[in-house]
Amino acid sequence: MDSFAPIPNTASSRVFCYEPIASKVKRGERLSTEQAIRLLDCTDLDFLAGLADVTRRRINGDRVFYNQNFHIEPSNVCLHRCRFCSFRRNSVEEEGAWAWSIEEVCQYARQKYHPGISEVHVTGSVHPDRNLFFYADLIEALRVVLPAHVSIKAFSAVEIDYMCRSAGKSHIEGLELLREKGLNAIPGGGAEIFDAHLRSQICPDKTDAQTWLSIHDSAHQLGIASNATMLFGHLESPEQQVDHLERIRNQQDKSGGFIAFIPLKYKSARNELSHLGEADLLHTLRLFAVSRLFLDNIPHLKAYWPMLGKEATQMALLFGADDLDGTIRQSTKIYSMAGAEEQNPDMDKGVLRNLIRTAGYLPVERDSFYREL
Ligand code: V47
Repeated sequence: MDSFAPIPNTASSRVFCYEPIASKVKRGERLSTEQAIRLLDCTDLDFLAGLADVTRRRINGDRVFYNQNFHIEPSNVCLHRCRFCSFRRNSVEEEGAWAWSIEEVCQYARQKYHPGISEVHVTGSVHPDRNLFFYADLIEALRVVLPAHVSIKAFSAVEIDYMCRSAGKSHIEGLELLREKGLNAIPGGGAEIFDAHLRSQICPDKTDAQTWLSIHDSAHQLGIASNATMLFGHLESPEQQVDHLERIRNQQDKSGGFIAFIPLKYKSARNELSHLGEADLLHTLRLFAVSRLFLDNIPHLKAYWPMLGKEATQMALLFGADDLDGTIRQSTKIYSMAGAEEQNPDMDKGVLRNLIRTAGYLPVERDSFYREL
């Protein structure tokens, strides 16, 4: 039988194919990769949502988290040529490019900060002329601008890889320096898809999977918490999706520092993979449910609303997600440049809370480490 042929949506097929998986989930046992691949094929979405909800309630009860945050994207001039990216530019002379100085970053942070903000997310590009020492100075300067209670979550593993190498420092030395200057956590970007063959097709010159995982390993050894992501809905197969999840689950078994996993849906406007179109809602929801069920050792599953849009985000809550990210305050362009419906993402705390309540969950404002505020 073709393992990806849709399985008919009947009670008897459910008992036959999925009941052993359901029993495992109810007993709190770990799913195998084969079971995860099989679930990605499940057309009984009601059943899948119910199953993901068992795991999400065991870990998070009926709470759904959000924070008050903004992003800083210091530059979009990037060395890497990822084919899915609509954000990058070759040089600062190109139309739509920017490269802020540290003073400009600080001015922006002063302008965006307001009481209530608990996190600033700093990420952008791998700027060819900026190394670790530039970013250490940037964090140091931001630390002066921001109140001490505001966490700085900064730099994907790919950015950290290049900034350390170009300064002649090891990843551990670089992370120690950034932490000393005020870095609190690391976002999950740059993971894309770990499979080497597919990675070479969609982001050929990017930090490889092993290095991405090893940088997060080093961060965890130093007590720096981080997130993990997966870019889905382009050329990857269900096996490659589950392989990606498995490598993250294995890493978490070793180092334990991932706090959230974020499936990022490929957005297709204005990049080299535009012809592929985008994953539909049902595939997206299946992937959220399977991520929740498979990653039994990562506490939070984030539905990043600027990428999904508000309605799909609410649906993702019914499929295992327990976090929406934050208020954003019109501070990120990565997804708007790739055609997201939210062109200037901005959500009031009250609207975020209503969105969560309407889906039947309890809104909880959190800090970067999921402590209730
Ligand atoms: O690694 C780039 C993705 C990521 C596109 O840790 C695209 O809390 C879809 O990692 N379509 C960067 N995705 C953003 C990121 C992130 C976002 C929100 C929260 C957190 C967190 C991390 O954005 C990249 C890449 O996977 N990306 N271009 C695109 N066209």
